[in-house]
Amino acid sequence: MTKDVTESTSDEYINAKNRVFPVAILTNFALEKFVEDVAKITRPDRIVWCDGSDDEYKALKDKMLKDGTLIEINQAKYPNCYLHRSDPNDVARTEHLTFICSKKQDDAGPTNNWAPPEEMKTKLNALYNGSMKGRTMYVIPYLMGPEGSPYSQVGIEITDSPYVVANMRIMTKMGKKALDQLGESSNFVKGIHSIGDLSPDRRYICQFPEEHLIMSVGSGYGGNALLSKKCHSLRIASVMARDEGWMAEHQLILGLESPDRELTYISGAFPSASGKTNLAMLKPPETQKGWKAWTLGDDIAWFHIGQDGRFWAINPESGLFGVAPGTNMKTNPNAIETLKRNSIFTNVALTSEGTPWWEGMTDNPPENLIDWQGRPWNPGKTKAAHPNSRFTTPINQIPSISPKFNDPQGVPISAMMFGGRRAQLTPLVYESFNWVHGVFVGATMGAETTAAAVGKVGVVRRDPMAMRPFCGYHIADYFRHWIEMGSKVTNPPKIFHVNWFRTDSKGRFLWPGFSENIRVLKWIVDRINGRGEAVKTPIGYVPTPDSLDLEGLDISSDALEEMLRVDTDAWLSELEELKEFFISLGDKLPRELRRELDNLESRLKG
Ligand code: GTP
Ligand code: SPV
Ligand code: MN
Repeated sequence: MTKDVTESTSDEYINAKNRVFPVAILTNFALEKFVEDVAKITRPDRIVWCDGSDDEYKALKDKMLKDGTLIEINQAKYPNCYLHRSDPNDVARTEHLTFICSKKQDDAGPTNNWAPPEEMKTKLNALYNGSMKGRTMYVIPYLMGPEGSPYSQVGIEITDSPYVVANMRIMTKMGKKALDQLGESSNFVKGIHSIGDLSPDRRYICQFPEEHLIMSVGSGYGGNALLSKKCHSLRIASVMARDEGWMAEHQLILGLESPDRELTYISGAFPSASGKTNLAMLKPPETQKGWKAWTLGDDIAWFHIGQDGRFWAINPESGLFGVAPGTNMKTNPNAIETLKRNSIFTNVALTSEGTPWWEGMTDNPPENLIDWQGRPWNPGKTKAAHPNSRFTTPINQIPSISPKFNDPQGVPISAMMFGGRRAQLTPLVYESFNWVHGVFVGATMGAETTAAAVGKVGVVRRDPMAMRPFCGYHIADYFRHWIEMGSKVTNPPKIFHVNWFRTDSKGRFLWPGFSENIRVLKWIVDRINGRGEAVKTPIGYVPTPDSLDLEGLDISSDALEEMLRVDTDAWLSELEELKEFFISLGDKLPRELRRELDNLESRLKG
């Protein structure tokens, strides 16, 4: 195959069809073919290869400011920060429009939508047909994970959304770094994204696990459109992880350093909008002298078994796509510090000073707010910021970023936490009896739905390991994989369950949460090290009231008792739901988990 290399620039050549390609891919035929194939269907006016450079970003940003995709906010207070208002019909993930298109329906399992791959491709290709006419097609090479890490992966996202490019530049290592790591290899995840006409009637987010292929159309929102995130790093990666013997999880990663400099790395799976970013950025309160928390990841963790036989975790992402509402100087000072520069705000409100605002940022809303849809805000009637409004911000700006963040090996994990929003039932914290029981605790997690996905909010549903919307294969096979991984590690992490969201009879949170969650983490560290008192209950080990450091907290002993209470009757009725859930998973359910259910029942009844 001959190529027409232009003489004018060293980084580009123009191929026979007058399309510009970077020299870096001169020898990567798989990549060139992928781009050509997509261009043939979508027929863009122009193709731009994203290199991740500052010049490129500036040009893109200027274009978006001009056409209204981005709105400039107060540059004196928020340098290089911009606001994006999305289509009001496109503000959250749409799980009902998300499909796993594995060859066999049984491989997608009962918790995923499934469609036959060829049938879905026909439908999608009709929507992609000419969808980029009059638009620019951006080719985004991106690297997930530390440069040079054996655990890192390259993906290529093709998109017609400049907003997606700007976000991907923050969320991933975009451009040259990715092409350098890829070289001539055809081993990359393929992502095709077009915003189409943004109609939910013509919106699909499809994963083809056998081909490491993602096809998304009709949405410009976060997890639907930033294909590196949930589509690649969880749905496709979970399938790779099953096949290759590692784990791709919806988890935060943090390091906790004690006053005598003992470092413990902990990870945690909480469903969407349930506290991962906040815990990952925890700033220990004044009362916790000498304690430090180091941020490694706030949403996604890839775990590999290291040479020492333990789990080592990397965060494949380079940025945060964090929930804005509720973020303030008290709840998350590290986030407030981080998002002051180089950030994109999506669907937040604006003050008369041109600064971003959202519910919970200040005690009282400032006057004359412009709401997330660009209208003067009517207090009391609607929310000023959308409940799922978000900030996209570079992770290396976090004051508490761990020195290990770029370590190609990651960090060794000593404990994993599961947790969801449960106004009732689950105690503040408990420890599982062993790995398999811990897998049972994760597999049976219940959590209230949130504004991160379209649909009713506050409904308890089973959300195993916080992966229900993100597991790319049969959830029962996924449980089997967890059990097997536990038997492969020499020293499996201890597994805990936490719940910051239990409420009193008036609906108020019983636990102060946020930075005070460090008190629970300290108990977890104690348990890892054979310290920390606990009582054995039917569901696991619950702290004795004295074993939690509550000094300086205003919590009554009644409230504490309530938070640590294991209500047998309530658990017996939960048990009935767990039975139904397990039945719904069919005969792939690992026997070990069925046995755990029986054991729980006999402990509760005994
Ligand atoms: P995704 O990005 O959707 O995966 O969410 P996440 O799990 O990272 O959740 P995040 O930390 O952004 O928290 C979501 C919401 O829960 C925010 O409004 C927070 O203010 C609130 N929140 C987080 N931690 C706590 C806590 O300890 N207690 C209480 N009451 N609320 C919390
Ligand atoms: C989540 O919903 O879990 C998120 C936001 O982290 S999104 O990128 O849309 O998936
Ligand atoms: Mn998430």
